[in-house]
Amino acid sequence: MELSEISDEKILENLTQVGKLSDGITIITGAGVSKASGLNTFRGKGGYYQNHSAEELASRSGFMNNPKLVWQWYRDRMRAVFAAKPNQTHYAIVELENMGLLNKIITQNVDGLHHMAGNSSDKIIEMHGRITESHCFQNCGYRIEWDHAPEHIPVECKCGALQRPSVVWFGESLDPEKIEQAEEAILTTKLLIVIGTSGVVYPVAIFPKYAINNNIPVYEFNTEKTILSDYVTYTFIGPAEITFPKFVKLLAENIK
Ligand code: BJW
Ligand code: ZN
Repeated sequence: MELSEISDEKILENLTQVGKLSDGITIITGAGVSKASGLNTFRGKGGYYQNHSAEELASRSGFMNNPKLVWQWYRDRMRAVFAAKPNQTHYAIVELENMGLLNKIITQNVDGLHHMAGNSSDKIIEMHGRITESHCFQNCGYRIEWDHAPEHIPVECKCGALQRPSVVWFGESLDPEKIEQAEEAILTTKLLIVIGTSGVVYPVAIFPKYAINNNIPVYEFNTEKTILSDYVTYTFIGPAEITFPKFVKLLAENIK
């Protein structure tokens, strides 16, 4: 439903302790959050996976099979990321931190825009890595932090093997420390807000369910219903860059 279709009282009903939400809001973000910054989503119309499958572009076997294709995709995305600026959703999350309400941001995004917007590094858990970093595919230990997209692809490593983007591909494990931090954030939060993710990629996709099972309200902001919408507390339909800042304003007015 539209944010305007739900009364402020209803939105706030789970937040009767609004003033006591100190560090009590955890946010999960996905590609939809960066759409208004000019970065594409993965699934759906116009998404990256429309022309090539997720396995072709984002798995070890896809990389071994066609490293040039994979690097082409990452190079294009790196160019877009270096040109991108945070948008109103990112800034509204900074506002939440400034109001003392933010616990953690659990992001699937690899674009670094939460940092650029101004959230503190210790509030951000980047579950899927960073697109502007690469490391040796054969694990020789050599890493590169990029400040521009690579000219020559596939990118070679010092050791003669190939470099690969420092992101988490399908079938690869996420950093166990990050999983632990994220789980701790979910289980200690008073409200979970899920923004701009289709909710189909694990392990992040399981977190809203954990929260609900622990009686923690979950608010979803998305342009459309997702697989999560069936069980979350509310789904606010609309572009997050419009609906989410409105929601943060409502919160701000109610903790004065
Ligand atoms: C807007 C908007 C606007 C648009 N405002 N909204 C349990 C069950 C089944 C399978 C598995 C399982 N556990 C593990 C798996 C396997 C696999 C998985 O999840 N598969 C499923 C797809 C079935 N997971 C893994 O392999 C993970 N590893 C792992 O779990 O290791 C242990 C293990 C391995 C194998 C088996 C079992 C256990 C690793 C996952 C890595 C994901 N990597 C990618 C690509 C690499 C990073 C990169 O290049 O950027 O990460 S895939 C891609 O999807 C990317 C994203 O971070 C991720 C999530 O996508 P997201 O953010 O949700 O984007 P979209 O495009 O899907 O959705 C955008 C949404 O925004 C849409 O809803 C729009 O409507 C919305 N929107 N504009 C608000 N303005
Ligand atoms: Zn190497």
